[in-house]
Amino acid sequence: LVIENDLRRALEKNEFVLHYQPQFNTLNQQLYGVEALIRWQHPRLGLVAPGQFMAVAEESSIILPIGEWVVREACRQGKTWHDKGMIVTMSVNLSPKQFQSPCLVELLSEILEETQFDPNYLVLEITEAVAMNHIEKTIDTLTQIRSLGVQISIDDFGTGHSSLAYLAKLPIDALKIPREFVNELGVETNKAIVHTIITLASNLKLGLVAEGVETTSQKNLLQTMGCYKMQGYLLGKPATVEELENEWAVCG
Ligand code: G
Ligand code: G
Ligand code: MN
Ligand code: NA
Repeated sequence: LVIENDLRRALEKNEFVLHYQPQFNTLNQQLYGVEALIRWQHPRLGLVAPGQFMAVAEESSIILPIGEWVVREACRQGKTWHDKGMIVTMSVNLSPKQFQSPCLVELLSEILEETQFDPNYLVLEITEAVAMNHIEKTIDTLTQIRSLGVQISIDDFGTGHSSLAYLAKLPIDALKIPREFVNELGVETNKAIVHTIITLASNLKLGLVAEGVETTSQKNLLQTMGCYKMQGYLLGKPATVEELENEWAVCG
């Protein structure tokens, strides 16, 4: 059982690490981006997945310093990669408390300044639930974030409570198609939902990234339907810095 104190100590001992899942543009086979995903390198338990501790973190205020560490580490790594010529976008998941923090915009601005990571390559992923909550406040925060040059994408689009009227008003850049729909594209209802998300993104002039692509037939079907950017086990699992650099050397 993980408790808040364990997480505080883990942060102090620098036990968190980021793995990066590659994102490909299947039109040109380019690795164009990565999604940063936190893990806990526990001294006894080994590598602990976020599912084991992020819920606890999100229930307490410890999510704020953890989230801050994630953004800083992701930007630091992104800058290191850009300096090596490995030009990728860096997507980072923001938790609801992080998004609602009054310090978020200032913090982002500080981290970008400190790491010198090009803001145009930072993508913040927020969930629908966060995006559709307190709509006026959300629009204001998103506008400020985007004025830094940072992009916003909606994670797991279509699994929460999206209001299409609000969606059209939100200053965002892209939608992520959830793996729940992608994993079972053979089911006609899922195919219809994915088709609808792709059409919606196109009409609202938003980018699209499909998640959870595990088979060639899913990849081909997504392409046929007009979605070219994707991530998933077929294309690459979340990987360490070294693994990703090797991949870049092969197919960058
Ligand atoms: O990497 P994995 O598939 O185990 O991630 C499980 C969940 O944890 C995903 O929903 C992912 O969005 C979330 N997650 C991973 N890293 C982070 C992070 O840095 N911040 C937040 N808020 N969530 C994360
Ligand atoms: O909620 P979020 O989209 O941030 O979740 C990302 C999570 O999805 C990561 O924990 C990652 O390990 C997992 N993931 C990434 N690709 C696949 C995939 O192809 N299949 C499955 N089942 N999970 C995936
Ligand atoms: Mn995500
Ligand atoms: Na997702």
